[in-house]
Amino acid sequence: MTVLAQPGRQSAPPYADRAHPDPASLLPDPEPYRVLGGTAEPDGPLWLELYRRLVTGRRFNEQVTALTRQGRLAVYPSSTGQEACQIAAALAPADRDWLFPSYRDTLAAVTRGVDPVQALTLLRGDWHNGYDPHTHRVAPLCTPLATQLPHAVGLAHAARLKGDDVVALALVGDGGTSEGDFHEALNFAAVWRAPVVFLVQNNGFAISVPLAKQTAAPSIAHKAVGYGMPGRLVDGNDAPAVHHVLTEAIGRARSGAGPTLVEALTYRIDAHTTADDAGRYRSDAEVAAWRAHDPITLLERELRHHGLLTDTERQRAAEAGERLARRVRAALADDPPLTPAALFSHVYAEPTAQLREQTARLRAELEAESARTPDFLPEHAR
Ligand SMILES: Cc1ncc(C[n+]2csc(CCOP(=O)(O)OP(=O)(O)O)c2C)c(N)n1
Ligand SMILES: [Mg+2]
Repeated sequence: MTVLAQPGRQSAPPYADRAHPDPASLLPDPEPYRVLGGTAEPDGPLWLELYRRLVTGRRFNEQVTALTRQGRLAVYPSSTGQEACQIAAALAPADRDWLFPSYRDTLAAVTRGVDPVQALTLLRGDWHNGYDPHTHRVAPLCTPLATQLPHAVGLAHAARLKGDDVVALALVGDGGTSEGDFHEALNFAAVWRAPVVFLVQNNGFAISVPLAKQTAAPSIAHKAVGYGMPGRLVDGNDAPAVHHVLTEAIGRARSGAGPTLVEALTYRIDAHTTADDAGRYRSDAEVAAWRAHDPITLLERELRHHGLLTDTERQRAAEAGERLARRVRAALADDPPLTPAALFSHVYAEPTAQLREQTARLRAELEAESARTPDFLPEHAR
């Protein structure tokens, strides 16, 4: 970019401590990065693993949605259609790295190793997250938009100060990029050169709000330039492409070169959650167009083209999906062991006066209700 000197104004001297990157070097490619359908040599083992996990993940989403409709969960934000982002986000980081998911990213957490039933605890209506974030280095599924982003930056920066070789990968939706937390996280990450990667799953909507009402930027990836980090644009339904771009960005972060903002273009085929009617704000034709660009179909077509997908492999993937679905069905058949009064137990080390009052009030209400309806509370909660 050429900056023209204005007549009558003296140009300011440069700040001695700032070496600005060339803005052009940070700009995303004009076209989203793609692997499938191109001339890239296939990576057989990786592509088959991605395929198997996509198929299993799709089955997981379908099963959990069905169980929600049967009342086994309070609500489910499905990632059907977005599985390529979910799977790549789980496989690209190393085990020692951290994942910071949003509420839509149950599948990424499960793919990273979190027990599926534990991962669904919050969505069953319990007050806690259900899993120990340290076990698989997966932060709690985050419902307040974008608050996971500054957490990811803080963890990544702290790890670097301690000399730990850890990268944080933070997931957020297109709507979440309008939050102040998005700005604060990206700004701090770039200034500190923190080892963090931001993956925006741009599915075109924040509930019913379309992208055009969310931002006037040429793309979300372009926002990276303003923070001084590279922006990458990728086809979010091309699993090998998302895996490649994230692997590169994680490598860059690990090498000390700082953060990257990755925008993955994708689409949620299901409604925002099981409580939403998507027919009120989008057309069947739009959904059909994205169904034709389905991540599983794309990868399957390419694997077949290269003679890499046998019927046995396909069958194996389907069976792995059924095994997971059976497990989830069996585990969710029982009511969750809810203990309502425990809601207040872990808010502060020492409960405040208000919390003590609220605990007492809830106990009294539960006791009164239990006296009227003896099996109102399950045995363990009485
Ligand atoms: C701070 C905050 N404001 C509002 C909401 C309500 N809300 C829940 S989901 C959502 C839309 C988010 O859209 P996007 O970030 O694109 O993610 P997607 O649901 O598409 O995955 C909103 C506004 C919230 N959870 N947190
Ligand atoms: Mg969205």
